[in-house]
Amino acid sequence: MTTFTVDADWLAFDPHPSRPTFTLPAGAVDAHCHVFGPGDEFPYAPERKYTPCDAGKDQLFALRDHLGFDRNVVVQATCHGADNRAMLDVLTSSKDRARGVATVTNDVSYEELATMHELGVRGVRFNYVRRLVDPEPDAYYREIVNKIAPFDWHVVIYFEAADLAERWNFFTSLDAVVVVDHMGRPDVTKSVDGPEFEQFLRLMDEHENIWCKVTCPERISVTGPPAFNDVVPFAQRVITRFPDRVLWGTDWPHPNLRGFMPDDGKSVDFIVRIAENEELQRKLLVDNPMRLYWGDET
Ligand code: 0GY
Repeated sequence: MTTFTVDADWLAFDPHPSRPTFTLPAGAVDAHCHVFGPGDEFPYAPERKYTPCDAGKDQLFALRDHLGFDRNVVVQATCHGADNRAMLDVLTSSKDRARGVATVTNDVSYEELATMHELGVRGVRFNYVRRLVDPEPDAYYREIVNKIAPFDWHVVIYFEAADLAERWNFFTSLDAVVVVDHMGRPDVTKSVDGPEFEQFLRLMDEHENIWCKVTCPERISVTGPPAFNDVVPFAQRVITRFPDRVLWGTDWPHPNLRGFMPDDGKSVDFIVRIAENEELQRKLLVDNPMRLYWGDET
């Protein structure tokens, strides 16, 4: 058995989140969360850039029930590299209440993809954040896009605002649904009406296959907790302009946060500040994720 040593400054998730005051709509989906290990069962990848605390499926399911979610979408975390076993184990144990987004390499086989599809994977994630991975050239990701085409999977992309221009042509060339993590990590010290965020909005305006997760105020905010006031106008803008192409998730167990760990109950309460009426909330939390992840069932 391999023993893993958690990073010295690793901040563990809050084991006792509050119960939200906002009652989630029936059938709500936490569409962005992860699992870590446990490391002695599902070893962390040798090439990982961080070693987290363990945060396994039982804790994820307990959080789901505590917050009032019905389902989860588990996004493969970079600490597991392209070894998707921990994520797949969640799907297998979830009684069809979880879907997955995998990380694969360009030599993945049709059979491997078919097995993952059977277990509930519906997308791959391309990560461009250098502190997490060493990004590959577009041609590498293109090979993966071609391989997942028969399964009608979508592509999740995680990048920082400054990287958008460089990858624009590749992102906009994709035929599949493309989901941008955390609103493309805008610089919220700049105006929501400024050219940088306008570029991001244009990405979604001009490409109806591009969706967005209005997630992680705790990663984006400069004014900080508990209100995250600076993130609110950005999230509101995206949700009101593209109500049928937005997703929300807790990001539990919150990799790589330093200094502040969200109370997941309060994170759920934040939703009403960015999606201000019931129709927007239902689309964000139920209709959109159900269409994308359980669409073959409804
Ligand atoms: C997130 C964000 C982060 C980490 C990962 O897979 C990951 O390791 O996604 C981050 O550090 O910004 O979406 O969980």
